[in-house]
Amino acid sequence: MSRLIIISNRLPFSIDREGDKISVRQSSGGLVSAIKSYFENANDRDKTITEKLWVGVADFPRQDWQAVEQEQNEHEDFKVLPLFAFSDKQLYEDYYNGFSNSVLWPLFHYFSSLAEFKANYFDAYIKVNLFFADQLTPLLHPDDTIWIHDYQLMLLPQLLRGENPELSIGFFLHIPFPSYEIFRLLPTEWKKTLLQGIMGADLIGFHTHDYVQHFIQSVKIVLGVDTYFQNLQYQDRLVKVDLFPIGVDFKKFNSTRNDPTIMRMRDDLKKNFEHKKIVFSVDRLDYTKGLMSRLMAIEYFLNTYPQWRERVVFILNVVPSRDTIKAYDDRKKEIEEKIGTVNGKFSTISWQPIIYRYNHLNFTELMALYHAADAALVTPLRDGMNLVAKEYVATSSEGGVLILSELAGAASELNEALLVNPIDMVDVGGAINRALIMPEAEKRNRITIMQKRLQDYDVVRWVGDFLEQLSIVKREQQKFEVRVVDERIVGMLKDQYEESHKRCLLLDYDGTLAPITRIPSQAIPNKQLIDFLRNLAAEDRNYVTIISGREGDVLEKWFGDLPLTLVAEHGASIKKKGEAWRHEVSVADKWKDQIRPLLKFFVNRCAGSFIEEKRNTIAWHYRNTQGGLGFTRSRELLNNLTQLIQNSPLQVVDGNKVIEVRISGFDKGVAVLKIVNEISPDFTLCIGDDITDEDMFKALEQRTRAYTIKVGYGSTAAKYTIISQAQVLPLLDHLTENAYAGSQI
Ligand code: GDG
Repeated sequence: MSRLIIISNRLPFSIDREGDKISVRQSSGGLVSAIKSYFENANDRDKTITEKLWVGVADFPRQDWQAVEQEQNEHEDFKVLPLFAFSDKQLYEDYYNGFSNSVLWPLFHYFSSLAEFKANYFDAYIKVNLFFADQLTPLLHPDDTIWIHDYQLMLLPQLLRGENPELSIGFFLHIPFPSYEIFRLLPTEWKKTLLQGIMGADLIGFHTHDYVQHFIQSVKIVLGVDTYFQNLQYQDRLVKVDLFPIGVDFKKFNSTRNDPTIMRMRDDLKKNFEHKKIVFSVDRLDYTKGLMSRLMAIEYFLNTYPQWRERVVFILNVVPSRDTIKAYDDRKKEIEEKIGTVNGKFSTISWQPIIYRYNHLNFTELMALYHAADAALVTPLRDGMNLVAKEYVATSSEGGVLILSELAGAASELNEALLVNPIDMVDVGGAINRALIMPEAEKRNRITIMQKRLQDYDVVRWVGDFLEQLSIVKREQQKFEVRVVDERIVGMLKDQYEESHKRCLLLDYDGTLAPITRIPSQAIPNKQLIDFLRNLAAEDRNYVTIISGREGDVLEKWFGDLPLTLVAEHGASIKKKGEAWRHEVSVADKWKDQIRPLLKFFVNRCAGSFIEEKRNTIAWHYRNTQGGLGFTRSRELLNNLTQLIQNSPLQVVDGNKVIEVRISGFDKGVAVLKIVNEISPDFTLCIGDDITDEDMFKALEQRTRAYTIKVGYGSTAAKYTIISQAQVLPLLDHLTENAYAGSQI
């Protein structure tokens, strides 16, 4: 049982005061209706949530809140905690209109030229995020579930986590996460701070697959986070990134066809524009919505398809927004001028092509327009999702046609819309014509398919899915939580070792049996280690394998005369005890010629780095580079390689200070399974330190009496962990009572 705390910059309502009369007005944003619908519909289903609280900034005075608080909290399914105390108006201004809406908003929507990178904006952003954290921290319990929303609060997950590491924290970004080429334009320190902030969450959600990938790429490059598909390992925690395309309250919109007031208003509209097709659009006034391009497309359409003149009206409803920001106010003037030009050019005595309104519509009006419209023209230049597109489809009862920008997040789900490039007026103009001449059956077919999809993944599913994934990540974290090998575990391992008849010991070399050295060729095993391994392998019941990324020749030189199994190049070559080397991969070497020039280029760009070539792999090492340069270059190389090897049988491994390219299809996991299946041991101990060793740990996860140990901190699939390489031989020595003269752990 836990509390669910929703945190967003704005509260889901505002308070209006006229003299002594105070009234509460629900906000119209997508998030508000999503969460409200979930609370209304999921009450009986979700018994694990005991209390729901919504926290946000109050845009009304404290005394107004006191006047409505009791009624509001009794009436709603959730309690509200408004945050007051922004006596420093400039601070809030710099945070909200400044950093949030004049840096993050334009940049994340690919309008980088509009971003104003002012240091005081960023300072204010930090301060207001800290203010949220300070207000919330004393109220939180470790078993609370926190869901933080949107770009205004990107630092909050980490700030809350710092004070209360146990919390379940989800973060959802409602706007696009841009490609790294855009994100990188932020000053270096800001990039880091923002990403570290978000990474305080356990689950991070986006609307589309692209945004998920862009985010993962940015955290890899900027924070050097290890990733495994959509799982990120960050500061010893598993963080999951996933897509959750927000839905709409399908039932609410779809059932408006049964509302007589709405239908009457729809009929009036139709009558008003008798014998004319209606093309409708409604947007906040925002440069991302593509209003100017849309007007140009309408002009092009009226020029190119003159047969539609006097037979179509474009109802363009623009909702006031952020008009204190100059970039917004300028656009308004431009748009209104353009509307004047188009209307002036094409109007007749009895007809005007564009009906423009700069106002907020009430719900009934909006629904009547959705129903009356023969087509909806939704052409943002960028949009996280765009709910108007989904609402129009959900509402439509007569098979309206949706013309949708391919740059809106919604385009990835609404494939049956007429998808257009919003700045290509030929494309948009053509689509308007297609929509207006589309046969009834085709319209109905398209809309029915989309409605089915919206019905299946509605807003209640969206919220439910996110919260369920959040609890799954928490469970996975507990599973992944590494247990440091202590006396009790050593005792248990020792008992198991002694009782067993066939023991399989699978040992990585670099970073496990031997310390990491600056130059790999210098990590030569000393006599003590060789003697230790000889003794270990001499015991009848022991089957010892050294499993390494190194080349067979090197392993042969070092351990060739010991009674061991050797696995080279992550399983590409295997030499079983007493047998000859067997090469598992037989692919011509030519692929290396494609990769080598790129690695050479990076060697030149990064002093101290070098290339290592093995039989089946080629690697770029950056252990010996200065400061953070090696790491920065490694992220770039990773990026280039990933693109270069697309659709090839190669894979790139982001190892410990090394980027390696190799043939896919074999890894240490595959290799250990072969060995274990052949030996059928009743005790398996596998130790490794590197990312490539995770494959072994995962492969052995389900086997009984198989114990996996990771050397060093970091999330891992291993059952146990030991802190440093220096503890490996003493541990083995203690278990096996071998003759190694190391210190006890
Ligand atoms: C963010 C992201 C993402 C609009 N005008 C009127 C009105 N609306 C309602 C619509 C719709 C909502 O406002 C606008 O939808 P958006 O999708 O643009 O939502 P935002 O919250 O502004 O934006 C966006 C969204 O978050 C959800 O994640 O889709 O990409 O930018 O619900 O119906 N409602 C009424 N009168 C209006 O004049 N009643």
